[in-house]
Amino acid sequence: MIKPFAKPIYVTKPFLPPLEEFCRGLQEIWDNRWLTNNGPVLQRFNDTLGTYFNTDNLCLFNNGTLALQIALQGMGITGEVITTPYTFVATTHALYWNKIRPVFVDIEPDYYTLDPEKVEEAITPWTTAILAVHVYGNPCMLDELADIARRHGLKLLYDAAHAFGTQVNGKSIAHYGDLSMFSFHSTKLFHSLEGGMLIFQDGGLKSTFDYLKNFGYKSEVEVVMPGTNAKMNEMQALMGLHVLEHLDEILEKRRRITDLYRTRLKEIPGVCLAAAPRAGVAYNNAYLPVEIDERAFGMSRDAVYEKLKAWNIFTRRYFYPLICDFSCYRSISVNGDLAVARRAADRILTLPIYDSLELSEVETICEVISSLQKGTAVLPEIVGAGRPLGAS
Ligand code: T4K
Repeated sequence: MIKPFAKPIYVTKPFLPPLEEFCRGLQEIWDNRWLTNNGPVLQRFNDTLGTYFNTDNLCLFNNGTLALQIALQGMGITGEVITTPYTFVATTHALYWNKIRPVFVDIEPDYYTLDPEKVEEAITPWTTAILAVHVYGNPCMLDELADIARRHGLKLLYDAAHAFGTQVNGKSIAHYGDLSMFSFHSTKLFHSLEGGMLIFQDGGLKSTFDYLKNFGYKSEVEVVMPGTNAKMNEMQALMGLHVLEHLDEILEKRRRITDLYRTRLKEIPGVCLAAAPRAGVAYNNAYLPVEIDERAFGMSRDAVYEKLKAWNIFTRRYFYPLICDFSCYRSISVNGDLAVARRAADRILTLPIYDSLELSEVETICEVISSLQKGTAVLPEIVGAGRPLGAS
């Protein structure tokens, strides 16, 4: 019998810098007594990221959702925006908060990103932009989407919430399209506790984004637009600075974990791995999605998801249900049958991946999945059902 993990293995676990390192930074914040509102640590984080991405066209926010909402508002996007139903719900919420109508089209089966052909078919006189998502950190079909946007005079925005660290042809993913939004949420491989960032081509947008995230203030006595409060604070910026120092080691560990998963899982009937990254893509290994083919595996994706809990393994079904199936979006008509997106939503399981996940733990997770497939798994007795074992 494979023993359950003593402590829960979640789909992710945030990277934390060594505590002493972080405390040294805290001392600076204590000395400054400057906690938010464009403080010195935030400015340093902004400059460091500017150097990392080699751009001045960058703006930081307190989370990715508000960053995206402000991006849409600041760019004056209206009417209809073509987007994906296969994403985290915040992508669609950002449109809705701007009174923009989301138009859902299908995705392609290899990387689960927008299908350019379906995008082109859905363009109407009201379409103003495409909002595509680099799902799991895999780049969208960048050239095809750029071509459609150019030919139809549309803005091209990327929700790059998952894509920090992904590069295409030696260039950061941030530099494709008119604008990219990154989430620095704790569940992301690069994080600032919570946080978000916009990187954009048109430098003229910077002041607009800066006003919008700070109540519209231009000076102490001038409010030039009805902004909101979406500022990143000093603690967030400090965490971001410290995590950035460890980015290379985080990416390397994730790469090794993915390699091991791929080696072990390819031997299990009914477990279908996502396509390997396209040529020229340096993938960040943000997530580990696999498709469970019920017939070949002998069990549905949902059954696997439930049974793994008995071993204290908590996977996620990112992204199920599709956005258009949530009650608040059900009234929106969709383009076509979304067959590829529906199939992905029904079959995908995202397995645990984070820098501190031991390779021996990956081996065990794969062994459990294999034993479920073979029907040899002996279910451990569930102590305190419904609550992760060993969770505090
Ligand atoms: N666009 C896309 C495509 C996105 O994926 C997201 C966010 C956004 C936009 C919006 O960006 P933000 O406004 O969030 O910056 C999580 C995250 O909360 C969310 O940020 C993320 N996408 C989404 C994909 O995943 P949940 O509801 O699954 O999170 P939660 O709390 O269940 O955490 C997942 C697991 O992580 C837990 O089971 C345990 C572990 N965990 C989590 C936290 C917060 C930890 O070990 N420690 C922690 O501190 O949404």
